[in-house]
Amino acid sequence: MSDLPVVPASNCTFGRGCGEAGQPARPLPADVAAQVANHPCYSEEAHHHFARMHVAVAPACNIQCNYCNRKYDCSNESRPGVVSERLRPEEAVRKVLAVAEQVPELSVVGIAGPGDGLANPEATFATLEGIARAAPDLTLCLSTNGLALPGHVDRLASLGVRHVTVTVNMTDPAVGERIYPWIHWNGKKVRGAEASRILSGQQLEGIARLRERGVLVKVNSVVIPGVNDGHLPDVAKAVRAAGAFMVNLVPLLSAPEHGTHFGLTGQRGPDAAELEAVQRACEVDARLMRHCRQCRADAVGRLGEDRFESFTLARLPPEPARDASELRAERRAAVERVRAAAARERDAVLVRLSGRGPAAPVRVAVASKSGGVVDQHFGHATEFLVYDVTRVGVRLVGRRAAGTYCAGGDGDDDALEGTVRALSDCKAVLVARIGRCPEGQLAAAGIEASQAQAHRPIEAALLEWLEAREDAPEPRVEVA
Ligand code: CLF
Ligand code: SF4
Repeated sequence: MSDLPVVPASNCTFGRGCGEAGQPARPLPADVAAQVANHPCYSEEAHHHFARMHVAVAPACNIQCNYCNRKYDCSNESRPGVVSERLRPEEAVRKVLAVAEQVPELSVVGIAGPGDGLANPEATFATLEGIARAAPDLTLCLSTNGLALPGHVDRLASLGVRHVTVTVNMTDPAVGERIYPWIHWNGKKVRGAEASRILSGQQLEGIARLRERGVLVKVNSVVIPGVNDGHLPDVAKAVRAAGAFMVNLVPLLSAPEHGTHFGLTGQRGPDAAELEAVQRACEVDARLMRHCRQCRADAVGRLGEDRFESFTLARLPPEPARDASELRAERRAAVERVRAAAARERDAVLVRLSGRGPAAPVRVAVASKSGGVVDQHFGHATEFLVYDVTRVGVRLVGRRAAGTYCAGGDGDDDALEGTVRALSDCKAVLVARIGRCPEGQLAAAGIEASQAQAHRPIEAALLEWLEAREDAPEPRVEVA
């Protein structure tokens, strides 16, 4: 594995569930598939088509995490080191309507800080209620540390919230006391293992109650090497038993300049191999999300897009936004057509590959700007999607950050070297275009660069590449 950072991506395609290691995912029940179909975090495939936005209405928090600096957004769903513009509920609703008018692919509005949504219940519920009234077709989402969750489940469910993220980093208080120095509980500050015992109890009870009300719970777990990495498979088992739908293993981001306890004491985050090992250990018990982008608490756009600067309060138009629900409905219908076409193309290749017997998965990278299509020039890619491909389907493994080879028109050899290292476990990389020099360097590292699938939907492209590989004549063995 490379030593470059891995940007995680989901293991499920087209709203399918988790599968065996290296195998495509199992289908979801129809009702659950419908509930995640347009949510860019709960469905990897949906994030190619739909956008989310966060409204930063929740400044306070009721616990202290050792990876958090209160100057910044809640690190459970955010990158440390970014600060959001705080909004009042009425400002948040105004902003949602303005974004919804200009971003027809918007499907989800979430509250993810900058503190904890449920430590600020008045602002959080006023905002959710305001959005539900003003734009009822938008999906409401909430992220919380879970301490105050059980007492709010009924209100959330009654409001129509169907997606809640709970950050669960431990179920063992001995592990917890290394992550949480204190919590605020019943008007007092509780410290040590007792704080983590209370927090874990509240989290698991909250998850179970949400599940009873039909809410899909995603659990975020921050991977902290040497602190909770070995314990996270137990956490995955416990949250799955409580009713969680999926687990998102978020790498700890930690640096002295973040000013956090972990940053100042030298606690590091996981490298690519460590993260993948924890994912492998946890996927035995839980469906995994692997395309999280550790968004800001005021994020706007598709995952990985940062359009928040265009929608600050100062930039919102003074006049009220017009109702754009029809535009959004048209966009959803268009997405359904694109999805159906991509599924037909994928299925056609699968039919051709069927009956050829089992084969080990082959790891292949894809350069994609849109996320759904092989549409990026190798030299322009800042990251690659990495898949395991078999004769029965494809499975997203993760994202690999890359150095941009063609920055400013010239080839950057250091960047190319980094990219070759990042893709060292791949047999091929599918691209829209590639120059001769990088193609040669990839070939020297045993990685085929293929332009034959340019502008094809990713799943069909990967399967077509596999088909071509299997149809190619075996290399002749020369006998002396
Ligand atoms: Fe936001 Fe979170 Fe809802 Fe998504 S984000 S509240 S579930 S709408 Fe998504 Fe961003 Fe990762 Fe969160 S990519 S940080 S998982
Ligand atoms: Fe910080 Fe979020 Fe933890 Fe609260 S829950 S301490 S805001 S990271």
